[in-house]
Amino acid sequence: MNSEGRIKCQKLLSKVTSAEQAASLITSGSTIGMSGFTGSGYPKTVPQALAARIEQRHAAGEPFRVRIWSGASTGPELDGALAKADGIEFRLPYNSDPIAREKINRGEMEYFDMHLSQVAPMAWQGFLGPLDTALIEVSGITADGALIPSSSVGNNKTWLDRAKQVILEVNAWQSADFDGMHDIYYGTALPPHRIPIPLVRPDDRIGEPYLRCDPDKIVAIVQTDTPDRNLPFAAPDAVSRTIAGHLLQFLRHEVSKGRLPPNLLPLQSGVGNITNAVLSGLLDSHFEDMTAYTAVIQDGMIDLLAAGKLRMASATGFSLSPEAALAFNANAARYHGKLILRPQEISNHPELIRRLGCIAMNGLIEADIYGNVNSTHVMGSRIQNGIGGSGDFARNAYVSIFLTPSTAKGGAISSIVPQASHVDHITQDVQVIVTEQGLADLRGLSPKQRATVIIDNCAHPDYRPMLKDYYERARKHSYGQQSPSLLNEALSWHQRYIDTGSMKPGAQG
Ligand code: 0RQ
Repeated sequence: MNSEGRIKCQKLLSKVTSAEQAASLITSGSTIGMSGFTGSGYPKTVPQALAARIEQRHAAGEPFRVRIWSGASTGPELDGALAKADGIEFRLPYNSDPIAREKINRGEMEYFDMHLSQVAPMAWQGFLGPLDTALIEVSGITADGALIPSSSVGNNKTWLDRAKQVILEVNAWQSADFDGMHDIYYGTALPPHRIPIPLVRPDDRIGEPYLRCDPDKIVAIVQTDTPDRNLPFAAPDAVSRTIAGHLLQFLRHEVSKGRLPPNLLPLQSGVGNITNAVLSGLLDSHFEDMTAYTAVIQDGMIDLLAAGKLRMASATGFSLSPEAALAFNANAARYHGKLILRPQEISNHPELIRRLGCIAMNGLIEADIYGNVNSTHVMGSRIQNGIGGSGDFARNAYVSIFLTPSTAKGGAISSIVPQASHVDHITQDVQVIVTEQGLADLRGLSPKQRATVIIDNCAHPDYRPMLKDYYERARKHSYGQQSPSLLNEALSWHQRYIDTGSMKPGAQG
């Protein structure tokens, strides 16, 4: 391990210790503010040492659980290890770890999947309770003790400011060229003292390159060279390429109508395989000089930057495949001036998303015929990941687009249903829905007009006649005719899936 060279502050060198020693400073029942956003920049060694300690305590019959606040999802060394040890009592705001997901869905762990932009303000407002420890990965420490963030910023500024004690992991695997790539804005305040945030273009720098931290609060520094552990993206298949094609046609149409400039507006791209495939589609498009104002930098966005199609991208963290992360680390210096990483309260700020006019592109679990979108809950009750930043962007975007294959689980589930079994994005926040079947432009349409367009353009042919039949009967028998529905039937497709393994009638369970 060679991260000693990364700690330039002599005074702080004396705080270097082992992961086990650092973990011993965390007590049962305490709240830890972790760094990390979509699998990047999260602490790796102290959480594992903490998980081992929790397992020992449990084996001795002693309870030991902690409360975790993060930026977004982390990695197997953090959420995975702590969930496996049954060490997480409560977690917020976004999780994609499979072990933690299972525990949440078994009812063994409390989870609050809140809007990402609201986490830091709510912590400052005192609504979330006290924060005991900040456990933050950095890529280095400057001679005067400022912290150089690593591959994500997330809520690190807030955790460092609010926590009673700070533990740092200095990760030498992270590129030293991250130095200068971050923009930490210290101008946020609580009402009634808030002022406009002075960012008017995605490339504006409004803050400082480093995180401030009171050195007296730092109780331990641990060195590591463990990589961010992201999962590879699925290679774009025929379905995702078709979805991307419909979207690109829509964007070209909007440019031709003068509703978008030729280089588009700042792009926001959500997490997942489908949105990553759309970015690949943009690579082959004629669009040039694009910008991104988004939460996450995925492989597809790095490809767009490398190809010069994207002028710059602003985000709060990376979510790269292992190959893309290695390639980025080898060439990070090349991205100076083209990549800006900011705190997530700025990357996802409603004021800024509205001002910049972002084109929001997010995945979904299901949409109903009126355009309400469920991004989070399978069959209305099982969490998949969480709302993440999708709500921040969907409500405030210039145009809010949701993308999905028209079916899931090999065709056993229709992504277009009579009624969403859970709603994250109300119909007013959903302007365009795209499946491989086609695109529904819902802007300016009433609920009944929306239903017709969504069924005709987006539903899979296996389910389209069933949706038409439902809608036609609802037009006759619904209690009201603004958003016609048959209440005793609206969620029957979901119940049928639970009972038989398919939303199609006649399937055997
Ligand atoms: O599960 O792998 O077990 O089969 O959901 O689905 O089709 O690979 O799509 O990777 O694009 O993710 C909504 C989950 C889509 C994502 C979601 C199952 C499907 C599969 C993944 P398996 P796909 P994607 C800002 C943006 C919320 C947060 C967000 C997401 C798995 O986009 O988490 O937008 N969004 N943040 O089988 C049952 C259905 C299903 C279904 C999909 N109807 N029923 N299972 N799946 N549809 C950035 C941040 O917030 C950080």
